[in-house]
Amino acid sequence: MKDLTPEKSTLDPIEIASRDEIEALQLERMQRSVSSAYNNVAHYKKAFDDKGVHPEDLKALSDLSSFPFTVKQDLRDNYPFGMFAVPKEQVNRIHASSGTTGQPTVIGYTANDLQVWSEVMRRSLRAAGMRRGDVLHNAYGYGLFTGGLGVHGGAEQMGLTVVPVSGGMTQRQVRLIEDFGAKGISVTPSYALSILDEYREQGFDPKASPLEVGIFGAEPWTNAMREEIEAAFDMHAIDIYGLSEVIGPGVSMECVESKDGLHIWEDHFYPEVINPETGEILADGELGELVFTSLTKEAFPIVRYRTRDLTRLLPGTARSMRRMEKITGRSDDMIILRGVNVFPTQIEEQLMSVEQLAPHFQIELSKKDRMDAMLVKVEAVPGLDSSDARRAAAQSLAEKIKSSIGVTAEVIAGDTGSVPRSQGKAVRVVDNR
Ligand code: DLL
Repeated sequence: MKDLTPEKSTLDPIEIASRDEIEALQLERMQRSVSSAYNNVAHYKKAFDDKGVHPEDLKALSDLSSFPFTVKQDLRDNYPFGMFAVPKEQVNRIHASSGTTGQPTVIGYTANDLQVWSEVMRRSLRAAGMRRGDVLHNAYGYGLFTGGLGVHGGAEQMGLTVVPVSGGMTQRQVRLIEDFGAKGISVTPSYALSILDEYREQGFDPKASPLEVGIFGAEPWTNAMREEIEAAFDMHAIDIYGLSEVIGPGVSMECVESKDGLHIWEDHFYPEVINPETGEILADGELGELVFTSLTKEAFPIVRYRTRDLTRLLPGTARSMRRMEKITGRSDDMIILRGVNVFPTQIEEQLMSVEQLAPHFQIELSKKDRMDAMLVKVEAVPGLDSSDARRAAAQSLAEKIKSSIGVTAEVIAGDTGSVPRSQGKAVRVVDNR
């Protein structure tokens, strides 16, 4: 793998500023943003008044802890534009969540918000090792989903040659990467695996591809998966995080030179980690639910938004800004199986350690004799055709799951293609209980 470390002189000064400087900027911006939420969004006015807090109480960053949380339901209750803090004529773009589980949540951006978004995405792409003039194959979905257009804006600001391919038509993805000489690919890690399969299907050697770096996010993935993808393509695999409610992709990003968790662009997004049960703030280093307050967004300021994502805050390394550890999972995705908590990432980690199995998986939950049962559907690697060998590989994964996580799972190793493929975010759990 090539060394893609960016020159220090090319970083934005704030990325390597002192903590004091960062915190002073955060406080000033937080005061302005929280005031705007209070003065322009009826929901925030009521929520602050009900809790007896006022933006003027924000004298230090730690004072934020007395302000109320915002949850997804608040956004749904204010569908479609009730959370906007500017008149609709100033809203330049709208994105929305898919809304498969209820009312979609709608996010608005002013021209300035789009500028800020491109700026944090540009920073993120640079952290991944991209440079002006490089070709970026952007396979995140374009549309209401923030992935495609969010990455696109930063890529254009940086001066990359963007290929706005979006998800789908996997055969063509391979062809375009090869023909256009993409140095970077931005895509969900699960769809990257489908592209990898397609490389082999078409008889191309993925190691010989022009790709040098993958910018992977929008779903949880493990360091074990990183190793698998890095080895298969001989490229760096870097984690990017974000969520629509906070801006989209580019809230935090791993640096190619350290790959040790994601630096949060703290001059725009203020992080806290809380105990999800009690709401109490946890010290840096402790595992809990990530909460964000936007510091510069105009159309859709957000105060203490509960992401449901589980991680911990860590001190800066390659940048002064604090890092978040790779996300363990969403509290919504946690499976409680006969009293044991299981995250799909834990299954992924074990799967990656069984050589005879391909990296695709889906978990099916059902009731058997009134007891919860977990079936893990996986695939044998191409060429492993004997049913005995497949059974042994499946058994080996079941044993690893039992010994490392403590739950009994049935594992079935099927043919290539038997596990449904994603073109965006993978569906890891199908709950038939
Ligand atoms: O997924 C934004 C995005 C697009 C991020 C492209 C990165 C790349 P939403 O659709 O609103 O936005 O989903 C946000 O996805 O709360 C996490 O649960 C999950 N997620 C996003 N990035 C990561 C990541 C986009 N790197 C939700 N690791 C978030 C783990 C992630 N989970």
